[in-house]
This record gives sequence, C-alpha cells and structure tokens, in this order.
Amino acid sequence: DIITEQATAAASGAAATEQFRAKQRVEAADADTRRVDTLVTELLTAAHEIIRRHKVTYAEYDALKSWLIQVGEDGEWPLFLDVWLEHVVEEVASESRQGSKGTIEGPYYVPGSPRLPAEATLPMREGEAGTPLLFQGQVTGVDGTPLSGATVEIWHADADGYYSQFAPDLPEWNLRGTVMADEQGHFKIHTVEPAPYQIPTDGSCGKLVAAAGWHAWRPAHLHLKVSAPGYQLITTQLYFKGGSHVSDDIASAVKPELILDPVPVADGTGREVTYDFVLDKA
Ligand code: MBD
Ligand code: FE
Repeated sequence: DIITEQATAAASGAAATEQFRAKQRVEAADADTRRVDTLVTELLTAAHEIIRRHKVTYAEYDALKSWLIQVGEDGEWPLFLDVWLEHVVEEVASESRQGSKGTIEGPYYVPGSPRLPAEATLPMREGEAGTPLLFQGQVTGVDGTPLSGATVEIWHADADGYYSQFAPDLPEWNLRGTVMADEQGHFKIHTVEPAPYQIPTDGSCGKLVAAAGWHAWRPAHLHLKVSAPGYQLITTQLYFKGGSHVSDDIASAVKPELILDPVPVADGTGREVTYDFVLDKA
C-alpha cells in the first residue's frame, strides 16, 4: 500500500492511482478494434477542430504537453477523469434505470471497509469533529419489496474535508463502513457531517483550475454503494440542502434527487435524515 504521509496532490494522487489499478474493469487488450477506431478518431477530430477554430499556438501546444506530463507525474489522472468526465459516463450508464438516482464514484472509494450491523456508528476518532448525523432509511425494489440482505457501503470526508487512506494521519477506515441492512432492508448509520471538499490545489488539476479561473470545490457529500442479491448495485452521493457549492459542483455530480434536508434531533446534539434506496432488478 502507498502510505499517504503528506497532504499533497502527489500523495493523494498516488494513492488514488493505486486504488484504481486494483479495481480496473477493462484492459485495453479486451477492446474491440472498430470501437477504439471510432471513439479515438472522433476525439482527435474534435481536438483538431478546436485547434483550427481557436488558432492554437505552439506555446499553447507546449503548455498542454507539459501539463499532461505533469498530470501523470502527480498521479492525478483518476482525479482529472472523475471530476471532468465521469458524470457523463454515469449518465449514459444509468439511462434505463428506474430506481434511485446514482452519480459518480470519484477517486476515493476503497473496497472492503469494515462490516457493520444494521444500526452502527462508522469508525471514527474519539471526539471526531463535525455535527453528528443520523442517516437512516430502507432499501427496497422498484415495486416496494423490502430487500433483505441489502448492504449500504458508505464513505465520506471528515470535517476538514479529508478522506482516510488519501490523506495523512487518519485511521485506515475512518468514516468508511459496509452496513448490513436488516431483513426489511432498514439501516441506521451514525456519523458526522462531512465538510465541502476542495480538490488538491497544489497539483496539476489545481493548476488547471487556477489557470482557467474556476473554483476547486465540491459540495459536502456522502458517498454510497447500495446493493442486494439479485438487484443492480447503485453508486451514488448525497448532498446537503443549502450547503456551499450544491449548485456549482466542480465535478457536475449533483442531481436534485440527491439533496438531503436533515432536521435537528430532539436533544439538540446533531441532525437526522431518512433516505430510502430503490434498486432495479439485475
Ligand atoms: C471527491 O471527493 C469526489 O467525490 C470526486 C468525485 C472528485 C474529487 C474528490
Ligand atoms: Fe468525494
């Protein structure tokens, strides 16, 4: 494992690259020649047209070349692709699904988080910062059938916006867990509210953001993978109503159906929200 000892773009990028390699779905060698020809030809043709239309100079071409080299050296290809392209891949992949909305996975998922019972507190440090959050709900099929054997995998940033295994000095599974819902598909997860997340500003993606005059923020979010035997897994994220950057996510991954509106709990110690997941048959 790459141990993330520094809070730098290169350190989190190296960890994200290693995670991606471990779960990679398709090898280039498996690809269909005609499909590769079509997709790559169209991509290059689009680039050629942009170069002509904007009369791209050699200085700009060289700036692009050195930036692309640097993205690789920083290990930021997973970050770049997930922030600026994945949302459209997800849109296409989920076109025909009827159940709950999904959205992008992003670069910071790690499989194999600790298995927890239907009501559980996520692994966290003593005195973990952030407003306590009770996130509860039920997993059903499209026809309303409660799904026994459902699991709710959840991972999210801490109150400083850091993900365990991608930033230094955090316990390995901090704010990550695999919750086994009960026979009726119910789950109750105790955690803390995450902070908005700023993509690393000291690497090549940060350089692009600054050069283009953009901002680097994602709204605070919970990441989830929800599944049950015989049903399609959904990968999604949930956001918080009224939070910063809900309407200008750098990763374009917010959908109206994914916005939570938690209410204060009676004893005043935190907030709670109910959100149900509806899965399509496999
Ligand atoms: C994140 O936390 C994230 O969810 C995405 C999609 C990209 C960068 C950081
Ligand atoms: Fe995230």
